[in-house]
Amino acid sequence: MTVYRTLLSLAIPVAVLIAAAAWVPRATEFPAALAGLGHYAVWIVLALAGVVSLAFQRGRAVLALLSLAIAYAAYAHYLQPGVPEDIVFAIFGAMCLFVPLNLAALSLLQERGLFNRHGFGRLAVIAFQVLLAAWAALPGNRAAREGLYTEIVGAAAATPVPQLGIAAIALSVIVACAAWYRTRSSIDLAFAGAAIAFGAAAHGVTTPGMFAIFVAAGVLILAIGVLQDTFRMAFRDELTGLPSRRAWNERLAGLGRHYSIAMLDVDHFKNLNDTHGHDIGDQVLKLVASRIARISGGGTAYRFGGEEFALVFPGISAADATAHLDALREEIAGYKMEIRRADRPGGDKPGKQRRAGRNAHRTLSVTVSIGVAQRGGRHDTPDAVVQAADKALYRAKDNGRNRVSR
Ligand code: GH3
Ligand code: MG
Ligand code: MG
Repeated sequence: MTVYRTLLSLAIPVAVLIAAAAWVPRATEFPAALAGLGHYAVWIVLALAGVVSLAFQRGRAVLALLSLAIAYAAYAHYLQPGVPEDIVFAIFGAMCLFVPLNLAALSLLQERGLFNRHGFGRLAVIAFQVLLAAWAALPGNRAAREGLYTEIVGAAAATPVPQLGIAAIALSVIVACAAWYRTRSSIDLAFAGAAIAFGAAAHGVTTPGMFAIFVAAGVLILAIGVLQDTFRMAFRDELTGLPSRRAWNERLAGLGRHYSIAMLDVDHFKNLNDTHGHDIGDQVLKLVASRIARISGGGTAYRFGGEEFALVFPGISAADATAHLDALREEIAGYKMEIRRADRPGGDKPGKQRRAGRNAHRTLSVTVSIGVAQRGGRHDTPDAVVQAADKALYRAKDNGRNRVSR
């Protein structure tokens, strides 16, 4: 399932990059009168992506787009025939370094919006880069220009991209992919995709249309990343990664004629929170949720709220669902969870003891109670089935917990 989701996430940026590569040879087929349209197309795509990112308050995406927009504007103005060579080299060298480094940095930074001191600070960094590039383009600053083209290895160049730029692009792809692996946020993957797209744009800076097409591809990848992330925020629960209550409501509205529904509640969870703290409670919820997500019998799990989960089994009876739910219940009850002990900052214990405490793990176990009901008889709407499952859950609690009731 996760492998499937990983491949699906990768498919979008890869498809955009392939489409861009296929488009490049055709870029010159347009009549001259239409060629200028491509230039406007890049700005239109940039504007749309910018509006979407601003509307969803994805500050990191806005800054990545700004960085690409500046690079594209610089390309359109300065990387053109007739511009003095010094200026061309300074601008190109600077963008090959700064754009990927910005993408790498943004993938590591936390989302903090744009219109606050964090956002302004990040904007200031990009403004400073523009000044540095302009400074390197001044006739007297030959050393700065040569610095941008420092050779790390002595290999023959098969690309106009300076070696520092290649290193920065490779770094940003690795860093952004690592960030994506950690956060599973589509925007982090989009940063990696945008870095590859920018690398291709820079590599093709002398090929007609190639820079514009690949910058547009990078912008598109970022915009899709923003939309995917927003979708995820709306329909996925942040703590457990399970589909959320909103997704549950939509699923109920779309159910067919044969299904069973189960409501699951962690037993004595308030006790666990009170004894071990809310942070550990959260860790336990995450681990329990990861087991619930792997329910068999074709069931799908949702986080209903708090320590309550809901499951739907299309096409099977409550009796059949019970077998799968009982296996799940047993698995959870026998699951010894390794829990990180919460760090206690500012504790007055000696450092050695504190360090030992930080590395110490403890194991915890919890049980769950489950109520299940099927559609049919008096229970002919999803709401009625949910209520019946809820009643069954109360019976499971009353009968001593750690059990499945119908
Ligand atoms: P029972 O066996 O009857 O279900 O007992 P219980 O303590 O689990 O029941 P109750 O519904 O009274 O308490 C649920 C507790 O779950 C309350 C709250 O402290 C805790 N809780 C709810 N949501 C979260 C969460 O997101 N994180 C953590 N750590 N605790 C949560
Ligand atoms: Mg509860
Ligand atoms: Mg409970």
